[in-house]
Amino acid sequence: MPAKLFAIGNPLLDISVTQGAEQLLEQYKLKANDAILAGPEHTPIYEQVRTTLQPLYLAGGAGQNTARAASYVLPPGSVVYTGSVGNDSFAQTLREANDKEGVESAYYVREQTPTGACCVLITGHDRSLVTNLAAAQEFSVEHLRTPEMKQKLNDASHYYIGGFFLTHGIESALEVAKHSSAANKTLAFNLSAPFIPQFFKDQVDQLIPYADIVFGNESEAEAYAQSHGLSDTSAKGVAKHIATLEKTNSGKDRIVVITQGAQETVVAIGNQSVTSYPVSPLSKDAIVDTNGAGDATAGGFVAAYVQGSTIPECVELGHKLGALCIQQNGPQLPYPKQI
Ligand code: 26A
Repeated sequence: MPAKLFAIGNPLLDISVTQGAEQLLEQYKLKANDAILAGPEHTPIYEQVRTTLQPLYLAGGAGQNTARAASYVLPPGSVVYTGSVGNDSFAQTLREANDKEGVESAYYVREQTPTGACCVLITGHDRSLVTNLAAAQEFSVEHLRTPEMKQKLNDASHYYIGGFFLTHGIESALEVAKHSSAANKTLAFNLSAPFIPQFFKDQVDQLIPYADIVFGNESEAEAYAQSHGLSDTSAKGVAKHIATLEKTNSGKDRIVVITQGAQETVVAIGNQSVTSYPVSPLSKDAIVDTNGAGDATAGGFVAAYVQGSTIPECVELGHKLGALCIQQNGPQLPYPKQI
């Protein structure tokens, strides 16, 4: 039986715009490179984008992007993804994208609430994400306790939790994490965005003891350092700190992977090592948009890890999928497959 990856997150449809994005950043006072939850002041943006611009509608949701990226390289039937969606055309688009990549959609379906959406504003190599979680935040731990989902949890050997899910789903995240730890399996977790370690610090701290692999980028590492009062806010310093935190599953060292865009990726393993891996530069012209690059990188790393590869090999596959992703629109990988 192939190794199985069970991923959980917020399934979202990305509504992506490039033409007119600059003006929207100004109008809604958004940072060019950021990820936020939409407040009431952002509500009109979705309608505005839909009616006045020509957006691309693409499957998104950070954890779901990682699940699809991992499935791009793993044998068919290796990845199952759950999260909460509505019963609508957005959910249908997400299912189709998962089907294409061989990911099983084990959604919790809410009849009365629309599927979540993320407005993606692309300016140059930056992307600003404004998310309306809608059905995604109605995920219930009860879904994980149904016989079908229990079976899927049991069948998995590896688990992946998107950090964004901690905005509402700590109970479900801990259910998955405890299952992984009790069965001595492998749990990967992604910090996802600076506001997660900043404003959801307690949830992050509750989850990390169960995590065997932690992903983040340089700004998430810095936000983690600030919210935890660490003096060393560098990628290396934070990677080392997180790698040596308490671990429920003490048989294996925690691996912390901090990406830094085109700069070297840092990997800390317990208190054994901190290693830097250079990224092969991609010409500026080759970059279409950076939305989903971190998710694809995590997907490549996890897929290689699931297959029993060495850490340098995991980093290499991560870098490869990250590079392929930024040469496409949004969180997509190329066909025919380039792997
Ligand atoms: C809770 N929030 C804010 C979010 C997200 C999110 N995925 C889950 N929860 N905000 C943005 N995204 C997704 O991140 C991907 C890029 O890494 C977007 O849908 C986008 O595809």
